[in-house]
Amino acid sequence: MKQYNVAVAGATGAVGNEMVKVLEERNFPVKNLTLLASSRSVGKTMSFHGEDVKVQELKEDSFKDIDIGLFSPGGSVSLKFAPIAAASGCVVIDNTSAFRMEKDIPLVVPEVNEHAIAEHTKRGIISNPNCSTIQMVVALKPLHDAAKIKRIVVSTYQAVSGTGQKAITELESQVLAIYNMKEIEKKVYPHQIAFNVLPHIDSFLDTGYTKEEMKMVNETKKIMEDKSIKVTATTVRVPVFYGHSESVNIEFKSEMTPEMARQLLKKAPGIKVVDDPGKNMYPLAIDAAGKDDTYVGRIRVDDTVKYGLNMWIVADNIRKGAALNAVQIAEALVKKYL
Ligand code: NAP
Ligand code: 12T
Repeated sequence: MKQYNVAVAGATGAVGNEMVKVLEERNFPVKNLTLLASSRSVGKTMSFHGEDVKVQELKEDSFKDIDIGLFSPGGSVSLKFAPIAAASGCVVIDNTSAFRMEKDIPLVVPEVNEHAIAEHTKRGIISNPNCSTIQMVVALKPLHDAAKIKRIVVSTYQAVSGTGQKAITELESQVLAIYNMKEIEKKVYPHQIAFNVLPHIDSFLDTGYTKEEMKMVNETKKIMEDKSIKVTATTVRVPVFYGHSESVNIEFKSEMTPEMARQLLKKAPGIKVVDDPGKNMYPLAIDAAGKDDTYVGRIRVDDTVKYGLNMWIVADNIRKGAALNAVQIAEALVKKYL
């Protein structure tokens, strides 16, 4: 089997660290693994298949001989270095929001639009969608194919790990401070996140929406390849470490009953239906954490419209929402599109 030189940019972060784990777990055909981060991380090592790999500083000349670059070093760093890596012949799979909405850059969830990977040849960059969008489209694509979605109203309950390692530490230390009756420190979020709920993810736009909300609106249409789908979103941070949950209301063009939806979702790739309310069985963030599937439950009729459903969708935001989806793109890339 052919092997590839792979670089992980942002390797020491919440997403990059998981990328290295997923490459190892799935036995991705890695010839040589290069770990890249800021100058602050030089001297650190990370384990890969039992060997210690040194972290190097991300620089313009980091991509000589690299075939695939998995990027999550932050939007501004990707904006600068992804084109540099692509120019040296590497295919970049970028996890940041830097390129997602550019017309000649594919935005890919393999279960939904794998074929778009072919467009990597245009700029040498493939974007990984936003975490909240990924799990929603994985669950909605099979339903859209069967009954065409008219409109989506989604509210999210997003874990702090989505913001990165510093936010995980902030929730931990606020819980500890409160438990010990000490002052809490706020560095990452503008308000206390422990024992609280913040209707604010990423920055606010003049419209009153946040950028995170508009990612869900715009990325959904691009990945589903249907501009006619109406989407409106409210994105909310909750004091959960791993796993985003979503309450999703869907209006269809034709009939879609809860039983039809359950049957379609049971057969769909990457999905597990957990929907037995009589036994208190529904998807939970703490059960999805560390797993690869997207979990769907609470599937029920919305009888305020002709063909409507409500459902609850949960996935690990760092795995399917970021690292796993990126590695799945890389797997399809080397199998079919390189
Ligand atoms: P994180 O835990 O804060 O990690 C950031 C990583 O980027 C670290 O490895 C850091 O290295 C590196 N980095 C920062 N500045 C750098 C620089 N100037 N040059 C080179 N490396 C630099 O954040 P994260 O949660 O892993 O997220 C990172 C990015 O991934 C975010 O910007 C976000 O856009 C994206 N992301 C996407 C999704 C998604 O929805 N698909 C989910 C989460 C995150 P040091 O350790 O050396 O500082
Ligand atoms: N602000 O990839 O804070 O665009 O949870 C993902 C997660 C941006 C992104 C978060 C964010 C992204 C978050």
